[in-house]
Amino acid sequence: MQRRESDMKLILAIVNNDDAHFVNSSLSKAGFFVTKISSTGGFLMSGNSTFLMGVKDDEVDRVIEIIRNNSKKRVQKVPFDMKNNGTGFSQPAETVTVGGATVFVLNVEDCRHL
Ligand code: 2BA
Repeated sequence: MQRRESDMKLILAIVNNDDAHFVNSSLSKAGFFVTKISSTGGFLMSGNSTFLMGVKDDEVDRVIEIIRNNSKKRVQKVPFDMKNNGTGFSQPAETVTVGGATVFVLNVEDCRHL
């Protein structure tokens, strides 16, 4: 498979681990190719999941809608060392709201399945 620069995007979506199974299965059921990478949030230092998806331009909105429908917001406790070390908070926060999902959409120059 080879696509031209203009007709494809790479979606990079960071999803809470508790939602990752639902996001993954919903995307797969809808016919999208998905790569799931285990990742760690730099702030909370807890595990999350990063999805990589190469899709056609006109599929981007559908993929984002599926991710949105399967990603919840959560309030999580801030670990003690992040509360107290240079986070930019004027008042150290006890909790932060995490998610739904953080999604980046990147232009793809070239894609080949070899
Ligand atoms: P974490 O880095 O563990 O961040 C967890 C939550 O902590 C964030 O939720 C946000 O509410 C808060 N937070 C993170 N950094 C902060 C900071 N410097 N000051 C104040 N609050 C902060 P979300 O924004 O929903 O992000 C969830 C996860 O998505 C993040 O986990 C990180 O792995 C990823 N992420 C979010 N934005 C990103 C970005 N711009 N670039 C790369 N990764 C990002």
